[in-house]
Amino acid sequence: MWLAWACCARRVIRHNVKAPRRLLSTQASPQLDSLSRTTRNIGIIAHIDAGKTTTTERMLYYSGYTRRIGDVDEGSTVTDFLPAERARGITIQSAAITFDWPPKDPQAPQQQPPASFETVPYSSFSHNVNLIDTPGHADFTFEVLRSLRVLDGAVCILDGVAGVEAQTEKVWTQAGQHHIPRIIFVNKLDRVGAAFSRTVKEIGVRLHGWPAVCQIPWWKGGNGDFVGVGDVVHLRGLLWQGSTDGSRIQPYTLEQLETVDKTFADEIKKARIALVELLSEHDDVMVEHYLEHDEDHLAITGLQIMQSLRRTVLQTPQKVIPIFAGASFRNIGVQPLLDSVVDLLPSPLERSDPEISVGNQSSTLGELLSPAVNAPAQPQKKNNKDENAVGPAEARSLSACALAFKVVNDPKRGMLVYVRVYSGRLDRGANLYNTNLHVAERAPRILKMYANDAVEVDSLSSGQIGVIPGLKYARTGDTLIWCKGLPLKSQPPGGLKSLQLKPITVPPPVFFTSIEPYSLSEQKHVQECLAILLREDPSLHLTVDEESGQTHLAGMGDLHLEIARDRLLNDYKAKARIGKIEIGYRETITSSTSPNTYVLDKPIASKPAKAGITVALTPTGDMIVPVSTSGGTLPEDGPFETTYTLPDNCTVHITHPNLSRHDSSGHKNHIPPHLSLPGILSSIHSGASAALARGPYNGYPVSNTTIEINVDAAAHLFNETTPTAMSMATRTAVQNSLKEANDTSPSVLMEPVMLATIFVNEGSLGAVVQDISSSRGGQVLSLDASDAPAPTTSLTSELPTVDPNLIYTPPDPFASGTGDFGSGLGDSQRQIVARVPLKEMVGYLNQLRALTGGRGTFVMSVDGFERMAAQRQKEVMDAMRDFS
Ligand SMILES: Nc1nc2c(ncn2[C@@H]2O[C@H](COP(=O)(O)OP(=O)(O)OP(=O)(O)O)[C@@H](O)[C@H]2O)c(=O)[nH]1
Ligand SMILES: [Mg+2]
Repeated sequence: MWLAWACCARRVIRHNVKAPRRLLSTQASPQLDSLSRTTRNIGIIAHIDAGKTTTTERMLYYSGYTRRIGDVDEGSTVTDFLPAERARGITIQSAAITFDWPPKDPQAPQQQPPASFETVPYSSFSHNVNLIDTPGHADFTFEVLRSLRVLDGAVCILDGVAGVEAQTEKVWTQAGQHHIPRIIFVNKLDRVGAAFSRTVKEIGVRLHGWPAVCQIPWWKGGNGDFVGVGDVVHLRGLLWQGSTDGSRIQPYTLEQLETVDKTFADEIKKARIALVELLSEHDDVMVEHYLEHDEDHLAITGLQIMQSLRRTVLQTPQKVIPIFAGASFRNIGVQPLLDSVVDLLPSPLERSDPEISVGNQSSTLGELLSPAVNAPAQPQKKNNKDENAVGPAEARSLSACALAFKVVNDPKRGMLVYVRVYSGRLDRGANLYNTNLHVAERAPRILKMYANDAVEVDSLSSGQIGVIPGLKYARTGDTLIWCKGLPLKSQPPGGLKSLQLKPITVPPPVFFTSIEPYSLSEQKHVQECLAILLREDPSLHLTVDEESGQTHLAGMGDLHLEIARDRLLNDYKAKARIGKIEIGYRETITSSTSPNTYVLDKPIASKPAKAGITVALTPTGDMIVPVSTSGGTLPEDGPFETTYTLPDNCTVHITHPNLSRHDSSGHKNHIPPHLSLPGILSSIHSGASAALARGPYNGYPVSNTTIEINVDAAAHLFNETTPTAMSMATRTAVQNSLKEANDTSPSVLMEPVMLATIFVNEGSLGAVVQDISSSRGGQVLSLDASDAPAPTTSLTSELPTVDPNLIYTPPDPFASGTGDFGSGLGDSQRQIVARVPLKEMVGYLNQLRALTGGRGTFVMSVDGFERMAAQRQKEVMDAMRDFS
């Protein structure tokens, strides 16, 4: 379809016409549906350097939103705009942009989409594509994860020389966990050593799906000169002409190809047969088409193939993986890839209902809203009101629900909050209630980001992605709801105020650095800058030691913190001394303490304050602490006790005799009227968390500790007790007990241990294993050929184990055989899975490259924290002292 649209794209550029505002404004429901039907929210995911940003730049160019093609190496791209990105040539922040594909003809009258796309391809009508270009570096995996939350489909880009790399496998699996339909673009086929066939086989084996080869590379004269692709779906050859911007493409029918390049024409036919066979195994409709066409694989229409591919891509779990070919840098293959995005990936209407929570209850948004649709409008009985329920009346009052998935401090436009709307319609001027922070703020304007242009719109409907400028509070990951007519200062009714779209679990930070303002007068500015950084990136953690005034910033990796430091000093001009980047150890007590009572009795902010608490500590004694999620109360607690799970395997168990969690009617007899049990518990929770953030042994966060707390209303709560006093009393009491435990027998350190998956060629396997197990103290867990079936986890168990010999691939020009697996990667790739202390993995990539002749790659993630042996702890502590 893009052949027909090429001229429109040029017209868009000539007139520099922005996106038509009409289509994006407030509309009645059927039109909103048609808007969602013609929307695609997609992500570009892959290993670092696969060419995601390069491909994105071409997409913007061909859709007519940029006048020249940006170059990663020159630092002139639209999406990698941060100075740190341009300097390093890598993507750090995911970038969200919008364009239309196929391009709209600005001169043509506004059109409604066809009633159905059964008889015409989706790509025959212009769709609104919201695209997120994600970073490939492992330190920014969290950035990819939070992007996946709001996507309906993804294009995974592979480097045709490197094949399926470690981080690709990781993000592919993560996208699978979110049930995101995916297609693959094998890029960089212009590079010497490009191996399409080997890459396709690797896809089958390592990504656990059947590759549906939709395009095959066209190597000129059968040698390595990559000039175009064979379109297996529509049975044609596409030749990109000369070294132009890629907009001149010569199509060849199969008949024409017979004379121009017969071997290539024959290969397209072979590929078509393989494609029909594969689809027939997964889609019954394709079997019918095959029979209707007298079992002639070539007679089935391109549209029928496309529709069958679409059905298989939308199956859960996805077992068929459509594969396309190209070289973005050479401007080859991007337009048909865009057609496939529109043709194969789902619209927001085809995605499953988002998961939500209301209070402690989990549900889906559709279920929550269904009473509004199903139940008749009735006023709720006043005396039968559960203030945390969402009944028909509450559900009806919800005008829109959206997720803030990204916050960016734009140098020109200020704070931009990117949102995806999940239900209803968000209008300009809406009073948004933030259910995470419990604050309301007005959305003064709504924007759509078209490359470098921001286009103002009146509203965003369900399924749409847009930007709200000027919000003061919303952070990445917050849920924003709008109840039309609700004044800014009022709370949404019933349980709506606690309605949250499923949060993303943030992995524990394993590196940290200290931040010290140059002078007292700089402190406020530094704090403001840090607050912006944290709003943008919730995977950064900040702790402040009240006593020493020291601030620690913790993050996912050394590059993650290096970039945060750069942004702080260079972009925000914070005047602060930043320490070296260190490993975030944990410390754990080794002895219990008996109950200690502490009563705080001193003015806070010139007002009298008094609060007491009794605290006892017990170490859990675990030698290994796996990475776990934390947060929330345990529902199995009795009425007079409450347990919070905290990060790093810590728990707070609070007993509150006489104060029932289930019945607050008797509380007034025991506690002053200005206090409430939930408020008291929340203060204890925050006080305990603050105390655990820095242990007495070496200032590391405390892990493996159970805190027993008793709140005796008569002895601990006074008329002068305030939430702040309660929280401060708890913090001091826990700190005192931690000190006591540490004085009795010194705490021990726990170190982060990583689960590393390393891919190497057979020849270097021995050296790499030796290095990991001897020099780095790692424990090798498995050694597999990378074509061996992966261990069955709950994730992969539903996915096929693919025999590479059953995958169709065209021959590679440089392959020693016919492109079969044995002569491709079979001789080389091995996969090592090992547990290795993080300290030993710092700077590992260079060593791995040296050992593998540059071919080895690895990914790692935190597996947990492990207690250090006395000798190792001594060595680490001595090394730290030498440095400081
Ligand atoms: N030869 C060749 N080089 C390419 C191609 N596509 C991208 N590159 C080069 O590969 C390098 C990485 O490209 P990017 O587009 O930044 O890759 P990326 O996937 O966005 O990388 P991260 O965002 O850092 O993960 C750049 O030097 C590009 O010029 C291609 O088709 N052929
Ligand atoms: Mg990039």
